Amino acid sequence: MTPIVLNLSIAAGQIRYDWTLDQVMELYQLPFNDLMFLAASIHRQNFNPNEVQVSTLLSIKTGSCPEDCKYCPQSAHYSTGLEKEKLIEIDQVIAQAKAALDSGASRFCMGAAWRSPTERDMPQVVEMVRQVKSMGLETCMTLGMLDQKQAQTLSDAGLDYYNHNLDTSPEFYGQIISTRTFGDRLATLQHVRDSGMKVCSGGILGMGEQQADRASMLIELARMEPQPESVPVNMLVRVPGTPMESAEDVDPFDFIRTVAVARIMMPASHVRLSAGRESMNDQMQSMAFFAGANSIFYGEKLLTTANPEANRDKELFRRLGIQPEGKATEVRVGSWTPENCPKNNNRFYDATMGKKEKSVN
Ligand code: SAM
Ligand code: DTB
Ligand code: SF4
Repeated sequence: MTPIVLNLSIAAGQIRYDWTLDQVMELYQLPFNDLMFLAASIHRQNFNPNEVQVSTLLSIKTGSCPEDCKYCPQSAHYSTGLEKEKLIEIDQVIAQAKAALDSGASRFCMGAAWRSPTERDMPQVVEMVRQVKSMGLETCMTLGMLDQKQAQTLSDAGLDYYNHNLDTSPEFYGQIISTRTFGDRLATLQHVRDSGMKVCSGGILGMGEQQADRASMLIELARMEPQPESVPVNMLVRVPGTPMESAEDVDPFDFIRTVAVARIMMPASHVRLSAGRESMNDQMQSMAFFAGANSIFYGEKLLTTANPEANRDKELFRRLGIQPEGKATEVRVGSWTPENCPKNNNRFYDATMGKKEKSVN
């Protein structure tokens, strides 16, 4: 096998927008420990590795979505036994946002099973943003495709983040969704960016894609300038009734490799260990945090499927010495601080492990 060649700009975690498939596949093919060390080193140059950002998710409009995303329990194309609901009332949203705040979340994400919001829905959605924001929470929404005017309306209302996933590679995309294109997704993300909101975009592993598809999806995310502030890496939740109900398991190490590669390619982004944590054991989650995941959804439900119980997450954070980002941080002797961060005092973690530097340009 060709020895891995890492140039110092990769090891030092500088942001690059021009990754090639060969380079990313080289990262994937590193020995697991080398990849983990590189990702963890880059992670701690950019973030406190003992902090994880905590978001809470609420479905504000559930089911009967006209899109045919093969993974999704909310698509009207499949029978998943989901009760469809109308857009919920603002009072319900506020009650849930208060509970999220009380449980220590810093961001409140609202999701709707829409292809895109209609003009009729917008005033109610805007009011939700205003009221949740006024409670001191960061706000995030995922409502499907947006045109420029809708993105601007949401931004003006105070929406901080918009989530719209690429889901998979441009090459594999057509096997997963037929009702909107990869290009449609990129257009929405551009509208979000142009409106001044922060971009949250990632994908799903476990839909039958190859490793090259995962690499290709990460290349598409990393080439956005600026890169998305938030990158959710979802493990497929196999929901009975969807075409993906019997998809094959992802090797846990391959999943963690993808988290690590995302961390290396997008060093300043939050990488979210997103859907699928319910089926991951504590050891796998802790390894994902070590690889650079630094955001989770907290609370017993995602949009329609189960998430780990809040107490299990609290206990995991306690056992790992992790604190929610933005909350008072207890600094222990020997743990990461801004002062001992390798980026700030120029101490360089030798992620090349002494191998001779060679350019990968
Ligand atoms: N309808 C909007 C859209 O598609 O953009 C927003 C809601 S949609 C449920 C948000 C994201 O959830 C999807 O893009 C997909 O990445 C993720 N998702 C949906 N079903 C999932 C599943 N069964 N497992 C993992 N992720 C899933
Ligand atoms: C994302 O990437 N994952 C979240 C969020 N963005 C909106 C959604 C996960 C949904 C999992 C399936 C469900 O609960 O319906
Ligand atoms: Fe609809 Fe979003 Fe589900 Fe696709 S992922 S079916 S657009 S709710």
